[in-house]
Amino acid sequence: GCSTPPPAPASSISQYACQRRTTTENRNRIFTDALEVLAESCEFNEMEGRCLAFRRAASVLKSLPAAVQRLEATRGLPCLGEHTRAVIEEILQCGHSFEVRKILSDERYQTLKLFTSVFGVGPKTAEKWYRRGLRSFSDVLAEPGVRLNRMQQSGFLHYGDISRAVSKAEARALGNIIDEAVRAITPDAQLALTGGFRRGKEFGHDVDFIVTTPEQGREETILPQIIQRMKKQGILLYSDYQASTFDVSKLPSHRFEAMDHFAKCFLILRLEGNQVDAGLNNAEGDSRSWRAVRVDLVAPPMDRYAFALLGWTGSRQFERDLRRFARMERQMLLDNHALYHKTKKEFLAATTEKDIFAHLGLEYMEPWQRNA
Ligand code: DCP
Ligand code: MG
Repeated sequence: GCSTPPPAPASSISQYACQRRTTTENRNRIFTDALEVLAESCEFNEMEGRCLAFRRAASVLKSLPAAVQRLEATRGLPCLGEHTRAVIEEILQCGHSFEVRKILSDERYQTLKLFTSVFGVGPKTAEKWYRRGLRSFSDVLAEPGVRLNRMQQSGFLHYGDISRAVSKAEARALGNIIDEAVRAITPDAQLALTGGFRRGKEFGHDVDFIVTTPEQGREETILPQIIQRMKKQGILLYSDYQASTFDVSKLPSHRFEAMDHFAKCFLILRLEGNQVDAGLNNAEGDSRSWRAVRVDLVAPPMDRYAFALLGWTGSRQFERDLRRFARMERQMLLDNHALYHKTKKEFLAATTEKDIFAHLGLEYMEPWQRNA
């Protein structure tokens, strides 16, 4: 249409997601959904290189200002390999990819996808269950040889609720509840919404928050106090608290770790319907007045707040590429804790995300532009 801007010349698109502005409006979902299935299938088969290649390709397509309508439009785009191009071409011609269809109907893929959708079940556990011949939740729950840990037990118990997307209104309601708890415990604490909702997403699989205190060290005791308070309020359905193992002298990690060392907790909270302005959209016939929601809280010390906020805002692909850019283009190491200049052998301090982008010599990206 006339209102869509002409596509940027392909040569101007960076191979790094942290140099591309990517909103939640994905004009190439038909391609990126297919590529993400391929990536996930590679992940299930421990082909990490290929997995990353598909994720990078999907991420480049997400940043495009218009839908790809001809294969020629992808010429000169970074990170698009031969395999990805073939998939795009097939979708352009037939409306779908045969390879993706085959994966989606594959029993192993379907089963691993099902099992990893349970809170506390990662690809390794899913694989173990699959190799035992288990194919369904009832198979798993009936198998005497399977011992579920506490997290997995809660995952099954609240499966219906926590596998349903969390809305922005529900995230806001949870924000109010946690804010009230934080304020009652430490009035000068800072609470911020992070993760996908900070990037402007309408729905998420959980709600992520960062909390910190001006008084150094105080942040380490705040999470247990918040947990205690929510327990008394009767809204704590599950809690896994992990104390800080953060070490100020340690260099930022070279690899993209799944976990940082700050104090954090993984929670399942009970959210009452009347706490959400839009009301709860339970499945039809379900007259419960509440739902269970997954919530993550992380509590970095104040002087690491900007790094933690940047790290927890995501997206995962944006974070991966920020770190890769820092390492490859700037000889720096970045993680959720710190930024380190390898040749100058010094840590670079930051109080805001803008400081970190500036240290990296990157144009600032708003959270809603980080949906890579
Ligand atoms: N993150 C992290 N360390 C963890 C967990 C997450 O650094 N242990 C980062 C990477 C993610 C961001 O925090 O980009 C949020 O993680 P989520 O898995 O909640 O992802 P999103 O919030 O982006 O998406 P969703 O809507 O699925 O929750
Ligand atoms: Mg999230």
